[in-house]
Amino acid sequence: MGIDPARLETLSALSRKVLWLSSWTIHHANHIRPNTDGLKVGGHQASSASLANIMSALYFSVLRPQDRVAVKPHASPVFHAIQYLFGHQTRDKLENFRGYKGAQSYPSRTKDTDDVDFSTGSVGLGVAQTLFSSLVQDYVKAHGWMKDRPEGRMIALVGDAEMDEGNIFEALLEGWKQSLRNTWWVVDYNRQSLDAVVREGLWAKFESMFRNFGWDVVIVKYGKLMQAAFAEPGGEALRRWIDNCPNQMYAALCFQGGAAFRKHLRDDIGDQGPVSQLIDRRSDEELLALMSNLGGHDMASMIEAFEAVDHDRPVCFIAYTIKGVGLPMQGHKDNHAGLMTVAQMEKWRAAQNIRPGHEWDRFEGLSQDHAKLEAFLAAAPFNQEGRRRLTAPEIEVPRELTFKPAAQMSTQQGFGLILNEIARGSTELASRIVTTSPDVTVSTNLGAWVNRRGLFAKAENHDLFRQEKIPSAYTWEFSPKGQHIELGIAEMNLFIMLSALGLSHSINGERLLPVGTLYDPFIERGLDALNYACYQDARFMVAATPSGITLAPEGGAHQSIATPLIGIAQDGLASFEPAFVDELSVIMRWGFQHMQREAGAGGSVYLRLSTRAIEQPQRPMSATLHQEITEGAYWLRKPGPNCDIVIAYTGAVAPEAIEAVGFIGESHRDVGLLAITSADRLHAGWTAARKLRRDRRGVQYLSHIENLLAPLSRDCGIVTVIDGHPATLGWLGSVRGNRVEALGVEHFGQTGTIDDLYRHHGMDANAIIDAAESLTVGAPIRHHRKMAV
Ligand SMILES: Cc1ncc(C[n+]2csc(CCOP(=O)(O)OP(=O)(O)O)c2C)c(N)n1
Ligand SMILES: [Mg+2]
Repeated sequence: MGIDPARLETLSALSRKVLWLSSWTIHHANHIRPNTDGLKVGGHQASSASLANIMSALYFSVLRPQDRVAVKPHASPVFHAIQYLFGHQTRDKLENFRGYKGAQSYPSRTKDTDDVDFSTGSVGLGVAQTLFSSLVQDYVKAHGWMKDRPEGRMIALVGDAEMDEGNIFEALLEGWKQSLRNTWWVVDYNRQSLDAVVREGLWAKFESMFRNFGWDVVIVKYGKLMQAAFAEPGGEALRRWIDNCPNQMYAALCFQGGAAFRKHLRDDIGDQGPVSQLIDRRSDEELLALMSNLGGHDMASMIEAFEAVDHDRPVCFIAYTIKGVGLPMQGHKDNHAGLMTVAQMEKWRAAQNIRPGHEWDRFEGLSQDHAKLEAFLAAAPFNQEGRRRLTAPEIEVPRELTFKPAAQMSTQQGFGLILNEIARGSTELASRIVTTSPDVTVSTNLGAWVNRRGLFAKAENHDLFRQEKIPSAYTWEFSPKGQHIELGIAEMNLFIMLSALGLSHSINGERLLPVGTLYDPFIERGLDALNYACYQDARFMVAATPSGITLAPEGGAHQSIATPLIGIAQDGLASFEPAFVDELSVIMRWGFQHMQREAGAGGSVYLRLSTRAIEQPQRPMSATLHQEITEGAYWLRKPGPNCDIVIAYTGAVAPEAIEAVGFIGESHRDVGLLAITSADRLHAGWTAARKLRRDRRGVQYLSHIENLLAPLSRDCGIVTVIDGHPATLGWLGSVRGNRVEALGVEHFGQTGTIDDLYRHHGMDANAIIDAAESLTVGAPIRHHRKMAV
């Protein structure tokens, strides 16, 4: 298989240009743009050089518009340089690399403007996301929504040290279970990490592991120069030497240059015969060019390797590279933060025929006809559909999400009932919801939904228990039409899957409404993946249950304390913790709409639910109540004119708050009871209102919580209570200057019944009453709940 020489020459020239532009971008950020904070842009230069050729091969020749790519974080300058050549990135943004609103240091779907497919930066996550995106594409196809759109390949450019991240292995196993296709991972095998040179023989471990999981493995070790030299007399000995050379030594020699290679080759294999002649025929410069002609730096080798793939099985390419190739720091073990000096850059600039002042000219220094280069770029297959962000129409959400009411219910139970009602119907909403859970489908109450909507698999697989007529509450039927994706236990996979599903409207042009479930404490296990999912503006709903210490029967080791604070702090995620199921139904309805709002207005939704069955209010859902629930709070009992104490509660501790208010009300008639359904939405509304008033002086706008608390006098105390960290609601006192006693959980792991634990942590009715007493100046609250004996 040969590649047209003219084409090869153009591609190689463009690849050199990409290396130049990416290096110049970094250099500019360090030496030319006034750098007020004195911080150097480290980490990119050597790392980028390593991938410049491979990425040029992909973007200028191999990729198709439907393909999607996750770029290794530190290769972001290479990505931006390629987009700049395509005309999708501006010089201004490159000059402002890593600056305010400039091109991003790590490719960002939301902050960059040049069509980034997956945000990377936290190593490992982008890699796994390609795998899940491919599964999502399969899901969309199996449901008949691909129409005539061709299948895209999901491609990750992976650092070899990045492969240490455990989430990649978790994804690999999941991919195998789900018959992964159309996924390419290209390992930039430069044998260097951030700190050091990687272990010998890593490639062999990668190879056997990937094969084990059903992947094809393609090792691209030698470039064409090397292959030609191996064919010369003595070439075999040279190849053996290269194969046996330890990583550290090879890297050090690349750094030292041709003369050092010559000395070592002579000392090790010099026989005065064919090998010596092979070496002696080359100048120092030519010898270095030969020895650094590893597969990853050879355009023809990379194109051949990519084009030779004639199946849709997943492929791992192990491409040998040199970190910092072509730059003075190439191969040096400390090169991760390495930067070229002004003098080095000047020398390199001259060698590239780039005139001072023309560093940003797209084809400066290239001998090819510029019009032809322009035409070549315009004709690149990747470019044929322009910007590749797709859109999908909004899915209608019914006015009301109904459920079968019961006098006593938990919010987790309600969640299952609401989904069950949706599953029974034939709305578009029902057909676009896709649920997923890391082995806690049944225990998070998705069972009824799955019974009705089935599990997703590419091939049908019937429930043997059902066929054998063994009674079971759950039908476990797999089919291509199923709407539940069952995952293994890894929570990182759940969040990366939600991220992939939640970008389907943009990647596949078909909207999915993903709903994931897990136990609340294990949000912390998947937190970085959750953060990146939100950062990319993926849209999903996550129901976390059980939560807090209220999961008492599950035991102390499953408690969650920090998650309400995560709910407040996590950008792009609207968090709710309803106490009652009618609230939950309002919130879920709002959530399905919120998931579909445009960027900036919408986002994802987190429901912190509970297994504690509590008495449900029988009440009509007025439009105002509906609105207040989604904004985060409403008065369950309005404070009277002389109110000197308010109890504000969130979630499953509602009965304790209600009980306490009952007692307090006997001596303090005007006591108020504030039901907080979302500390997150309340807090966000409050900060947004303050910003608005600051930015536009004279504006009178008040946030929801300011309006709610407005009737209270400054002397009124507020007791807050939540089954989670007390700081979640502690800030309420700052809204209007009321004193606050914040009750909640600060210590992990105590076991016991709910009563035991609420007493232990000081959040039972008595503790609420005591806290209220400490805040009031009026008559003492005499009535306490009788202690259980
Ligand atoms: C989760 C996470 N941990 C740590 C880092 C810091 N970091 C950035 S790159 C890197 C290792 C780089 O090695 P490799 O993946 O081989 O890429 P190369 O530098 O060789 O291009 C590390 C530790 C990070 N970005 N993300
Ligand atoms: Mg590396």
